[in-house]
Amino acid sequence: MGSSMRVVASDRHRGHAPLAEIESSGLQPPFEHPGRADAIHRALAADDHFSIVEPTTFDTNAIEAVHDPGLVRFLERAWADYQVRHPGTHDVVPDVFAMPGLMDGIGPFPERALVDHELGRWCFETTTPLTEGTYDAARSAVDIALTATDAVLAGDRVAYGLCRPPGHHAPTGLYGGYCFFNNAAIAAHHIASTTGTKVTVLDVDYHHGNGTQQIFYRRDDVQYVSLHGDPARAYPYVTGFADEQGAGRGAGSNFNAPLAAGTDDDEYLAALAGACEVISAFAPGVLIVSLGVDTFHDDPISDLAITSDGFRRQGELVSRLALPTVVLQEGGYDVDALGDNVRQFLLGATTRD
Ligand code: SP5
Ligand code: ZN
Repeated sequence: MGSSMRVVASDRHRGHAPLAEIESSGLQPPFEHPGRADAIHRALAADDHFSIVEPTTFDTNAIEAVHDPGLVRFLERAWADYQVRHPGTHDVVPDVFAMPGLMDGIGPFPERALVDHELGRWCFETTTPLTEGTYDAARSAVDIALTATDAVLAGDRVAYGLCRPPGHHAPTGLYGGYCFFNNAAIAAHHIASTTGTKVTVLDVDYHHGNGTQQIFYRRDDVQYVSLHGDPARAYPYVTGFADEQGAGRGAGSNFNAPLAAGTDDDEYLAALAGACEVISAFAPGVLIVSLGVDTFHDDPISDLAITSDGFRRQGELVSRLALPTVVLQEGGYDVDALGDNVRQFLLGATTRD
């Protein structure tokens, strides 16, 4: 690569601006808010190792290659439709979840036009409100991921996409976990389907990327490798266990490393070294990193003990895979440290042996 790393960013993320989130059964200010991306942007803009560019605009084809087109159409109009029956609602959240048990012995859910019904069909949890600019922000995050991906396909060794909202909790047909479109999965599928190259998504966010795992679980062309807080205690609770290893053609191409509370830099790096061996054995041509820095010791919703220097060491270890690498932003909620933690990982990722 050249003298500086390309950073793709847009201020369209600010359109997604919830007032509150229902987390741990309490209504509180959102952990996932526009100040996060603004903090990362500031930290990278102040360092001449990075050059910030705007994303190209893409249509929905790459999104619909991964997600149910119904999810895309729903997110495009849901906030506005909701206003018709509930005027002036800032944050739109379902009050009924369309759980399969509601229809046990009856049949599948019929299609319904009422947005209140559809919310419960497409959303899987309570922490992810829809606001007026959510759809535009989610589209911009995908534009950012695809623009960074195209830069790497065109020869950048590493490029970074400052995606917000994040993506790794969104499976094919659901949104939640602060995520609407799965930016990393869309990028991975785009690479695999247009170049025929095998791709690994390495997910270092504190939370298991249940969406990315689901999307690629039965595929052998995209490997998913994740280190995360053990779902025995950590969100999203239902996935991320070590015995989830892929199925069908994808058997063996999914790797989960659940981690204990308090895991420190040395312990984390040992687990990451093991994950890198799993990646090398798969022999991908391109690496996508789902970069969450919510493993930080001061993160408000997580319980690992990574330091800022630890993020640099993570980046260095990943750089030793010597793969063209697209780094895409996922979580990280200690806003005071967020910009420097992302910067440290990226500086580490540019080192070459
Ligand atoms: C992208 C990403 O990092 N999404 C994370 C979504 C997690 N949302 C709910 C977290 C609930 C954790 N509760 C911990 C108790 C601390 N108050
Ligand atoms: Zn996370």
